[in-house]
This record gives sequence, C-alpha cells and structure tokens, in this order.
Amino acid sequence: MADSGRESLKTVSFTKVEGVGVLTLMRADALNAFTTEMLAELRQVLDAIAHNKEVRVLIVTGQGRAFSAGQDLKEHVNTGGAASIGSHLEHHYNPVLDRFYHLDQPTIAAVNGVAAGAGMSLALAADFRIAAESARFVQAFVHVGLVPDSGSTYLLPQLVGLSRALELSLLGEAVSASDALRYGLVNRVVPDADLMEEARALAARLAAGPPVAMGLIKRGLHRGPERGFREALEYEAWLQAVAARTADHEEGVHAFLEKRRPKFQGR
Ligand code: LHQ
Repeated sequence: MADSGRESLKTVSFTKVEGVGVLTLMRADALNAFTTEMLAELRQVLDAIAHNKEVRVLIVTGQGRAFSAGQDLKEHVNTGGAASIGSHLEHHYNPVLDRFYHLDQPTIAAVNGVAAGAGMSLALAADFRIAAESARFVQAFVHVGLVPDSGSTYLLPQLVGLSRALELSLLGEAVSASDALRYGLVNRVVPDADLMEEARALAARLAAGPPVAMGLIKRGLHRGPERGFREALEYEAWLQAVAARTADHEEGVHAFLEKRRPKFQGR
C-alpha cells in the first residue's frame, strides 16, 4: 500500500521510507484528539499496513505539541456521545487498538508531547515508547467521570504494576517523561529535537530484523502471564516450529557461522 488512500486522508498522514512507516496524527489544533473521522482513517491505514510486508516497522507520532489528548470531547458532547459510548468504543476505538496491538510489525510510539486518555492508551499499545523530554502521560479518564478504555486497563498494570496503575488511573495526575521512564512506562527519554531521529534509528534496527520471527515473538509475549507455564511451553514450541521453517532462520544461522550480518527477507 505504502501511501494507499493517502490523498484522501485528512486527519492522519502516512509515509514509508525504506521499510519504516510513519503514521502521524494530524489534528494539531485540537491536540490530536480523536474524532470518529480520525478513528476511521486510522483503521483504514492500519488495515493496509497489516497486509503490507513492505512496512517492516511502524512509528506513530503526533503533529504539533501533543501526541494525542484522547477522545475529542467537543465531538463527544456535540453528538450526545455519552448515551452511545459503549457502542462507540466497540465500533470505532476497539478495532483501531486491536489492529495496532496485533500488528506483526514492531511498533514504536514516538511520544512528542502530552498523551492523555485514549491517546495514552494508543501509546501503551505500541511495542516501544520513546518519549520526548517534554512529553506527559495522563490517565485523564477519571477527570471526566469515565474509566480507562482503549486497552489501558489491560496494558497499564502490565507495564507499571497494579499499584502504580491504580495510582495513575484514580488520581489522573500527569506523569513527566522522566517519571515515566522510572515507572517503566517508556523505554527511553530523548531531547525533544532528537525524538524522530531516535525513533527512526530504532526503527532502522528493527527493520533489519527477521519479520516473521518478530511477529511470532510479539504473539508469544502478548499471550500474557495468565496462562500456565505448561501452556506457554507448548505455545512457544508451536511458534518456534513456524519460525524455524523460514528462510530467515536459515539465513540467520548461516550468517552466524560465516561471521557476517544476516540479510533477512521476511520469509
Ligand atoms: C481538547 C481536548 C480534547 C477536545 C484538549 N478534546 N479538545 C472514549 C470514547 C468516547 C468518549 C469519551 O472518551 C473516550 C476515551 C477518552 O479519551 S476520555 C479522555 C478524554 N481526554 C481528556 O479528558 C483530556 C482533556 N484534555 C486535557 O486534560 C488537557 O487539554 C491536556 C492535559 C491534554 C493538555 O493540557 P494543556 O497542555 O494545558 O492544553 P489545554 O488544556 O490548554 O488544551 C489546548 C486546546 O486543546 C484547548 O482548546 P482551546 O480552544 O481552549 O485552545 C482544549 O480545549 C483543546 N483540547 N484536549 N480531548
């Protein structure tokens, strides 16, 4: 797809350079708050990425001073959204989060500014979070009398532990980038001006990795600790059998024995 449908996109943009896709939220005037239109466009782009092996890694970021302020509360009020919030989540948010979380490709949230509410949830659903020094994370839901959604109840305790997840969710206080690093909420913090360069450098490393094995690694780790040890062993054996059938596995072993860098093809 690379840039499929790009011309018609209004609220997000997508570019691809050398296997690295960059998906940018483009409602800077509203701190990249999610509207129904934006969620539809995100879904369109993510669906296309899921089927495009040329995209080896995906970076998600925001235009302007925010990553995303979560649901656009003006649209929410204007459309009487409270009455239909359950079905709105089910039909507009959940497919986006589900698709993003389950992409086979590694994903990086380059968190350029505030990530609040469902905007924070989106960042949590990425495989890596690189935060600009000025980034902030806010579980804003409680301030508007709502509960964490878009995956936050699931992902936040896994990332920071139950105690801290309860604190962040019940108080809704903004977490600075440096505290986020301390809590294990982000992988690294970089100067604002270096954010995209750092994200692209990480993406380039990942883009050189074996795509099939990396997709299977995500599946294995996403299964979560709730399953038993024996089930994990069985699932790993199944995943490993799939990985071992790839040409990339053979290439990796040969490259090691021949003392050279592997050249992975994604098959
Ligand atoms: C906004 C927003 C915003 C509209 C800032 N909407 N305009 C799912 C399904 C359906 C319904 C409900 O919810 C959900 C899940 C959710 O995401 S619930 C949580 C929704 N998000 C929030 O409650 C966050 C609200 N925003 C804030 O708390 C602050 O704006 C943050 C902490 C994000 C940033 O604070 P500041 O840097 O101080 O910026 P600001 O507050 O001055 O905002 C700048 C402008 O952006 C301002 O507009 P204005 O015309 O006055 O310049 C805000 O109204 C607008 N804006 N967030 N979510």
